[in-house]
Amino acid sequence: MGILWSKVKESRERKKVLSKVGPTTHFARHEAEYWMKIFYQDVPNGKLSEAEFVEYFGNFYTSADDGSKTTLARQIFKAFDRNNNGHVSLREYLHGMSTLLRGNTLEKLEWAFILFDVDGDGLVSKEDMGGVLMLYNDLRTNKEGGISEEQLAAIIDHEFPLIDRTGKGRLGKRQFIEGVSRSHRLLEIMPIR
Ligand SMILES: [Ca+2]
Ligand SMILES: [Ca+2]
Repeated sequence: MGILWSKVKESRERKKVLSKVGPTTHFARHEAEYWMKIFYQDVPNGKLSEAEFVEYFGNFYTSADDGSKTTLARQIFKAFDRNNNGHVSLREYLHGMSTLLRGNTLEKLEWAFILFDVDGDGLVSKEDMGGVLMLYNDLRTNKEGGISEEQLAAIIDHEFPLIDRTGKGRLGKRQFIEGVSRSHRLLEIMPIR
């Protein structure tokens, strides 16, 4: 009886979260329910840790080397973990997936800003941008035909100064979002498509 009751309680709790969070995403009710099921299949305790996420991510992408996969996975985890408490909750997971799958360009770039700010100082430097794009390109190379490192570096060398109008070498959030959204060449290689 004890176990059964705790299961019923758990399921009620989940539905409560879903009815609160679902409407704040781009998902229809049945889609939010689908993603909730996926989440709890992998994370029964409802708290996805960074280590777990890095492991799932590593199993999913078999092409790139382990070091670059781990670095990128950590950054993606950070972008999901909005309140920065070290785990991704159902709420954060649904919001992240909704942004990635259904968000408009501005929403996706807001998400990408966290991904790109590797040292977490609230600014994206040219090195931050180059680093993350290299990692992502590395993952794509075997799967969907990424571009060469030289091509990638040339795009960043050309596009970054156009966005960095003050010439400080670092972009604030607004500057990053506005600038990248105007750059077709950068949008094409961003991990938000
Ligand atoms: Ca969190
Ligand atoms: Ca930074």
